[in-house]
Amino acid sequence: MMQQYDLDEPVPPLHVSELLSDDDRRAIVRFMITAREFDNAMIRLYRQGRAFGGVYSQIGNEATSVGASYALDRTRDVIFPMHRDIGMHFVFGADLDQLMLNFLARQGSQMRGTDGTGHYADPRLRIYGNISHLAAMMPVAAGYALAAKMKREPIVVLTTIGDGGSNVGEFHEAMNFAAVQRVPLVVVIENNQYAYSTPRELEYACERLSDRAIGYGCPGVTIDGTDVELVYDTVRSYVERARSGGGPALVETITMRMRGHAEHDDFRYVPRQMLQYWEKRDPIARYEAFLVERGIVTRDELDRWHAEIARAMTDAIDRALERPFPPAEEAFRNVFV
Ligand SMILES: Cc1ncc(C[n+]2csc(CCOP(=O)(O)OP(=O)(O)O)c2C)c(N)n1
Ligand SMILES: [Mg+2]
Repeated sequence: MMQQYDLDEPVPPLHVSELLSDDDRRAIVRFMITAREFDNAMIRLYRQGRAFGGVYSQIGNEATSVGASYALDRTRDVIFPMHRDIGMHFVFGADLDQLMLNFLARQGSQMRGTDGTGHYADPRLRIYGNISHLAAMMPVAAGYALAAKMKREPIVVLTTIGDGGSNVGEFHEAMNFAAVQRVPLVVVIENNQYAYSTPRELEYACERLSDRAIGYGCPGVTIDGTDVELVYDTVRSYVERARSGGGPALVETITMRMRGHAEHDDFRYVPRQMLQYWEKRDPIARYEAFLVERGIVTRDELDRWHAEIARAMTDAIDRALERPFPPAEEAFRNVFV
């Protein structure tokens, strides 16, 4: 049944982690702002006809993306992020100039200019994926986790997938395999209510996607994906469990895709009331208010960070646009037939 969105429904207070320091909190909010400003910059570039491929913004998803990846050990763990997870790339140390070359398809792009939507891997940063075909990344992530287990390396693999992607066969095969083999894998389903223009009522009939975990024989939980410290604590507990041999887990984060599937999509099919409901739950605005209220940052500091980060985006764009496109022959490299 279509959920009703009551605009007067109070927004619940944010969860407070006992594991995070105030320095962590400042780092987390900066990563969230960086993700948002990157998306804003990409949206502008798309309008100017300068972005290549689709621009899949993660506006509304920053708490899930940053909170989940921050829960990993960035010196040894591995991520396989989906197409709406730019925040994770920043948490794992992605270089802004390199990302701009990738997204603007300039010389120096890790995809050699053949793709502008983030389908790159960077093993040095332990970022794998994203694989375009929905759910195709799941068996690869499970396989990576199996290899780590066989080599007795104490690493954990985190992968993310959409509500839509979680209905593809490979998702189930990989979850089942991961549970049977007890591999160190944490799977986050980013349930942002839509798969392209399909609303979630038309995607699946169960109440919670995490209910499927019982069928795999692993733990599963559904949480508010706009609450960054809740995402952090939840994922971290499963990361620790996986690291100590407990096997995989499934976390469903409830968020809202605040823009179209990509920027070519005007998302006219999304009820405006639904967007207004979720605007009040904006993960960044809420977390900023929480940090200011607790005296962890000041409003002035936040304003300065927004301005500094937005400026870093435009500077990186200017540097990328000075570069030529890769030579045309690059399009034929790695083409077998
Ligand atoms: C197997 C497969 N089918 C279709 C597509 C085209 N496609 C790309 S993203 C997408 C929607 C994905 O929705 P969801 O998994 O909910 O992720 P979201 O974009 O909402 O974050 C579709 C249909 C694809 N990439 N792979
Ligand atoms: Mg979705």
